[in-house]
Amino acid sequence: MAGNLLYLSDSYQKSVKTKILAVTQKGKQTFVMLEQTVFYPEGGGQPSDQGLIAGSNGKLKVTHCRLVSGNVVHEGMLKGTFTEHEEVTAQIDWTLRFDHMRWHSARHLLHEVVTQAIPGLVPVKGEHGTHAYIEYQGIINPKLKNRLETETNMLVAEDRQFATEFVTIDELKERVAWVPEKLRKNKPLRILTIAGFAPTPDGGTQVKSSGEVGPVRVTAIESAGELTRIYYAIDPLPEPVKKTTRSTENVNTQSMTLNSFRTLLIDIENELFEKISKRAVHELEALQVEYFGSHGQATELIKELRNLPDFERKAAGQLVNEFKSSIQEAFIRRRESQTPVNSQWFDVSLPGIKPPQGHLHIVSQAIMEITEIFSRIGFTRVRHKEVDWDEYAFEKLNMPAHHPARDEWETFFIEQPTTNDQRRTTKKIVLTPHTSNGQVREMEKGKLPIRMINIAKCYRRQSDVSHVPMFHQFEGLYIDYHVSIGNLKGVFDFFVQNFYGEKRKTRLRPYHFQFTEPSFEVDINCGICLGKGCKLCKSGWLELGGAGMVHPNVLKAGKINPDEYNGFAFGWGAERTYMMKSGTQLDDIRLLYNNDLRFLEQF
Ligand code: FA5
Repeated sequence: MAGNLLYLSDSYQKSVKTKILAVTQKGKQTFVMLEQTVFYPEGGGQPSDQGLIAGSNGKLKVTHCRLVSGNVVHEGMLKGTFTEHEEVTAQIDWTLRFDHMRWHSARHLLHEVVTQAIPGLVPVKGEHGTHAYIEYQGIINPKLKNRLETETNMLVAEDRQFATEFVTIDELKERVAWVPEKLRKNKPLRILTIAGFAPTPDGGTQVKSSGEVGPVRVTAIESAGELTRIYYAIDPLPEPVKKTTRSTENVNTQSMTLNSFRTLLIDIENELFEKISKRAVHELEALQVEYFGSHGQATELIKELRNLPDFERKAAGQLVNEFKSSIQEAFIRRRESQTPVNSQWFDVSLPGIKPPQGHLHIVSQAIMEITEIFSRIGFTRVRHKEVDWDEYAFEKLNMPAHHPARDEWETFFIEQPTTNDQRRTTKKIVLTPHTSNGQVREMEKGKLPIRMINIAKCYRRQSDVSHVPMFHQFEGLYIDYHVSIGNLKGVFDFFVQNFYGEKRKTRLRPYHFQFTEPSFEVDINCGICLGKGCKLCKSGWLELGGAGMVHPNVLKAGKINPDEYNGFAFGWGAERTYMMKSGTQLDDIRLLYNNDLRFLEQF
């Protein structure tokens, strides 16, 4: 497959003898297509290769490549002439290519770490051109920066193998967890497997093993709306790259590229940050001259901008501006601090160090928000028993003893107290498996109409990725004259639009509960695809919980006349409802109760 695109099967092939398929001239630029090429065209967030194509009568300095209908178009300035079918040697700038491979592979390593640390995030895009980042749909706590960096560098240290292979689109969909939505079908389909991880689709060039990437730094985690970018950088390789480039006399201006320029800039930046923090305030001016004077190290490097290819100069200029302003800030901060270096002087008026501050658990946050939204339409939060008689959890809900529907609730029964009280010795006690026990208890208060929201702990003999043995439900109950399914739907839409956002809506699916008739399962349209269908939801909809019109037998059990009053009820899981909102799309609900601060601090 794609026999003409040699970089796909061997990222380390630096040159090829091949023939020219077509040559076109537009102004000063020449565009060449080859029978085979080692040049990687811009794409997938990886910048294009550069290099040289040499024939017997001409040389093309390739500055940019694009993929057009499965062929690489090499662009640059031609000296001499090229003819079609002529034999040429195509050779890439290996220093630049290897650098691109390292940045690209670093992105994959970081991605593996991110998806392990925060399961369920949906990758959106990534690049390492002017900036190097991966973008995800979802929110990531910036405090995870150090952890992500450490774990990525552990993968680097483990020197994991990178292997690629070609697949059909159907195989691709079967084997990888995520297929980019806008996958270009005319591009050869290839998958990358990093030892120990699931394969991912990838069409770029990669190193052979993670050790070649070298140290990776996570430089920032920034969110905007529902999207989060993780910015990263890799350190320059040790000798010889660093040596030839840092000394301005030795700068090899022929091979200066955006990537090597950025590497040098980062080098100087780190060096300067360190010096600024260590120098005394009165020494800062000399330091500024050392770097930014007419022959200062930074000045000399900035002069190299002119040796960059035209199309990279703008991006490099931007990097220089960012570099100058961050250094400027560091100088200002240092001057403002005025702290004498190496002195025993201590400012007793300095504010103390704040002790770490906790925050409410995600489920408590959910309960507060749910209560507040329902209160706006007249529902009052009430509390009913979390350890209750079996009759409230089942019998009064139209499920007499031995009714098969009880099985669904996988209930914990607790030992009866030994007492002479007749009732206690004959009736069973349960750890409430749902909040529906609150329905009849609320009716028994004898106050109508009812608009309650009962939020409480529930217990079931369940533990797997979507079930925990203790969870929370919120139970709504509305009893009045002439209540309709339209009222029920209106309340649900009000809740989801206020809780999840304006574009969200609910749908009702017929279902069966003993205590409601008719009964429904309530779904919400998926927050990622808004109902079209995606990897997370498959069908476009996600389940929220159960609902229905209160069964006449339940009203009777609560001493309410079903010929006069009717109503609706619903019971949804607080954990699942909240997790759908936070954008994390947790794939294991048990994480909520593992008490791992690294996880909980994110919310
Ligand atoms: C019930 O519990 C019904 N009482 C709901 C109801 C109330 C229907 C009023 C009609 C009228 P179900 O077993 O489907 O239904 O649970 C409702 C929700 O509780 C589920 O959708 C889920 O979000 C949550 N849930 C159930 N079991 C667990 C569990 N073990 N861990 C976490 N969440 C759970």
